[in-house]
Amino acid sequence: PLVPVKRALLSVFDKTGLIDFAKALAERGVELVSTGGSYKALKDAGLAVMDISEVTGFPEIMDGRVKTLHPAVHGGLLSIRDDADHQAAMSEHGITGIDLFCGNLYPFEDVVAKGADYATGVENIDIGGPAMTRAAAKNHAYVTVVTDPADYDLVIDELDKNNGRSPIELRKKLALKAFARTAAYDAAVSNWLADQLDEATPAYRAVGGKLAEVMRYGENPHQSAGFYKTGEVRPGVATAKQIQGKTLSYNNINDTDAAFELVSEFDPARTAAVAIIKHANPCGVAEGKTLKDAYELALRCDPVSAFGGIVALNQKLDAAAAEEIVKIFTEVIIAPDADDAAREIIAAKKNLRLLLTGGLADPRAKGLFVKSVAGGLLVQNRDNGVVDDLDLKVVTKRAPTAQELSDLKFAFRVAKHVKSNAIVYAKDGATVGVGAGQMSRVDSARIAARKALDATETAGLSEALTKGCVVASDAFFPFADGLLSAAEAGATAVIQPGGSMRDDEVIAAADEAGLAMVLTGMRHFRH
Ligand code: 93A
Repeated sequence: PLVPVKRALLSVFDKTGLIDFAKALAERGVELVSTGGSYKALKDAGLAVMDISEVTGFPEIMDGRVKTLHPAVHGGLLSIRDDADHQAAMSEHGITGIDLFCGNLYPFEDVVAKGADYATGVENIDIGGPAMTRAAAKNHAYVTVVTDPADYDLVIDELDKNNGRSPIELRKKLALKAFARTAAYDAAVSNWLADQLDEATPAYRAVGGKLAEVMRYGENPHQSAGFYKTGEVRPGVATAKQIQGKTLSYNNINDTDAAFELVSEFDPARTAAVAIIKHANPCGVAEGKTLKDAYELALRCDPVSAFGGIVALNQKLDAAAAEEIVKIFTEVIIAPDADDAAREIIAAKKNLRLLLTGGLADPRAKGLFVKSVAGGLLVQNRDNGVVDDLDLKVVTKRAPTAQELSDLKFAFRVAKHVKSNAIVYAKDGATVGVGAGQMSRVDSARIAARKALDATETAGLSEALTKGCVVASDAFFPFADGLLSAAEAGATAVIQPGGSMRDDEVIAAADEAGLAMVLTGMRHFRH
């Protein structure tokens, strides 16, 4: 279970901590072998190191595409040290065992995240590095594989504790980490390539990610959790820069994602928009001339739920909006950017997290959506349907007015981001009541109406917010009842996918109630 470490091969792109680690190995009598740039760094630091071409007897060729792909390297990594045939092969071909491999890969994920062109992306796919990493990890019975600079100190500590030998528990743990790394790397390559090829089928994508953060706990304190990043090139919670505040919790990340994906549906050139999220559902969404206007309207929808919520904005956060937002307890603000005055206002609230994404997410992007079930993963493309692209059909005698149509589109845009069954009441570019996550559509409609009455009361308005509002449903009304309860609440126009067996009945009921109804032909279930 303890193996001596006599020879180490070091081949790293990220040279953080390399010199100290190599020095510590050399001081413990380990012979160092290294590749091009790593070799040079070690040599410059005054260390005795052998160039890999001395081991292979072969020069680095094809701009480095082939530098370590050689039997002298892979035989050294893969040989079973106490197997007579393997030993015979080693002496016959002059192969020396490599007991420790230290490597990290070409920064493919970083390069494509910066928007590299196709050729640059391809050139940054590391081949030799993953091959050595996997070979060393497979042969962990004899080889210590170190893929993370954060583990350098641990490895030296373990060698010191064990008289210069590497314990099996360490080798197993590091092998597991190595395979997680190469799996995530290949998943990132596969996903990037799928995006480049405009590949719509999730079946051809590798599902995986790189562990970016071990979290304090998961959805509940007794659940452990980690945040994995897929390397997907998409402004959002995974790529945002956190300017201030505590680290994000599991639920914060989930809710912040929901908030930003929703607000990204609103073109910032057309309107300012704000979404406030609680438990992954919007408790208020609004458009406005300014972010401040939009925030006030979004907050009006459900100020009780908005307490401790996540606020997402589609434009650069300014001081006027920031001043309003900090008036109530908010967990996270996420926006494309923030001006200096806004940052100063936010800075006064130490715990408030501010995330800046640098841009909005494209709602039409395909991307991947993954959900786990017991023993499996369900994978689909993101719901990238956008109401502006749909062929809306007016099916009632009365067609919606221009204002109604604009509110209908607004409401359907929001409904896409509400857990099913989703019913959204909206008026003048603002939600006035949201009914989310009910098993019956009628219940969602009733809840949305109830919430609109509460909002009316809280705002001290004399006229109900539902009077003259519109209603959106994420899926068809199976019966007329849900629609009629909306009409009773004061809605004058309806948007829904249609496609029910009873569409005719529902349309007749809408006509009778004097409603205007538009069918989208697209459903937006979200569970
Ligand atoms: O182009 S490669 O796929 N071909 C190889 O044979 C190879 N061997 C190591 N890339 C290869 N590497 C990678 O080079 C390593 O994974 C590491 O990221 C980098 C180290 O290069 P240098 O030591 O020259 O800076």
